[in-house]
Amino acid sequence: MMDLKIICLLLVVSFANAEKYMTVYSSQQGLTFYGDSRPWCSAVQACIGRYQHLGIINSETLNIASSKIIQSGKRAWLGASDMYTEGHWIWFDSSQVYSGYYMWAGGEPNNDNNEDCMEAGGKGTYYWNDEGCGDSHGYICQISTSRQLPAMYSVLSFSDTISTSNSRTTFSNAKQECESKGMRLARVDSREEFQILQNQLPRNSNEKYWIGTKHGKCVAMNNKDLEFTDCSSTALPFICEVVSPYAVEVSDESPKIHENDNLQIDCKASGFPLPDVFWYKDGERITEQTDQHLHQSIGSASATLKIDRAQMGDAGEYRCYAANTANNFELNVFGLLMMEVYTEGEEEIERVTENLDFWQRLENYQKQ
Ligand SMILES: [Ca+2]
Ligand SMILES: [Ca+2]
Repeated sequence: MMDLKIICLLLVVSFANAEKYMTVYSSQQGLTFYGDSRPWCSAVQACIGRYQHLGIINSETLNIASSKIIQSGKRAWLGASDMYTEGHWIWFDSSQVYSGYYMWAGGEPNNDNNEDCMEAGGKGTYYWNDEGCGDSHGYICQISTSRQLPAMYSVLSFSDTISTSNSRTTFSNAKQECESKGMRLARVDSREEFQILQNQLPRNSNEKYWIGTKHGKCVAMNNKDLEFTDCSSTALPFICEVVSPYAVEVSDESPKIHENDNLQIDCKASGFPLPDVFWYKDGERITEQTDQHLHQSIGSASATLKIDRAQMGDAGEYRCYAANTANNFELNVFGLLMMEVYTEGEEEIERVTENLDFWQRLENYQKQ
């Protein structure tokens, strides 16, 4: 049976867009599309292995970001399922799909042949379908905002692999050696961070390494634990790190602007060394020459996008990128801003057609 809530939601959206305006969507959602095909549960594992989770696409902003990154012609598993109770769709964080945003394709979910897992791409990357969990597809992983630990993004160097280093030395020498290479001694601020670093230690090594300070004391770690150690007397190998940019944040989640409005959006990022942050429009880096009324002012680990007197031509895809010397570490690090300009009636007509389609399907269904 078609869910009436879907129809109602679409109607509400179509009336909300009846005015002529530009909509700006922004997001820093840490979404990454992976193209290797695997069953749903295996995709869940693959994301966890990256300290992420299958995408929880519970807003329009996220769905746009998600639909943009799914490779053309591919499908992607999303993080929702009704495998526990048929028809009761829950996201990976146990929140209910139907109590928030959702965007099923027309006629879905249909539980055809017992389909219990959510995917996008089978019916366009913007719309969702329920699919057999055992089928193999690509998937979208998401960095959870509540688990943004620097250690997840750290790239470690062990002193015995840095050719110019004294591989065993005192804490203060170790610290200097890291700094002389633009790195710092690896930091561990929680159990979780310890586990992430632990996984990167050479296998079967019982070696103890210097890492950064904790509570003002010198700390060493091996594959079992952290240990406070006498700073001066012991010569140990050590671990330096750089931290790939993370926690890229765009200041405004979904501002709406009219033609001739001014717009200012900040983008900030974390990382070590502090990352450079800059804006792109439609794949091209914004410079003074790009556009007369597009500017960006670059700050420390931040950049502010400024649009003076917005025009229709400013519509497009904006990305804020953060980069530092850890750039051999591959993560999609960007904030996404979608700016759309609706010309008169266009958007409404599309939506209404869609609604008619739903109503017709519903009528046909009821006639049967
Ligand atoms: Ca089902
Ligand atoms: Ca289906």
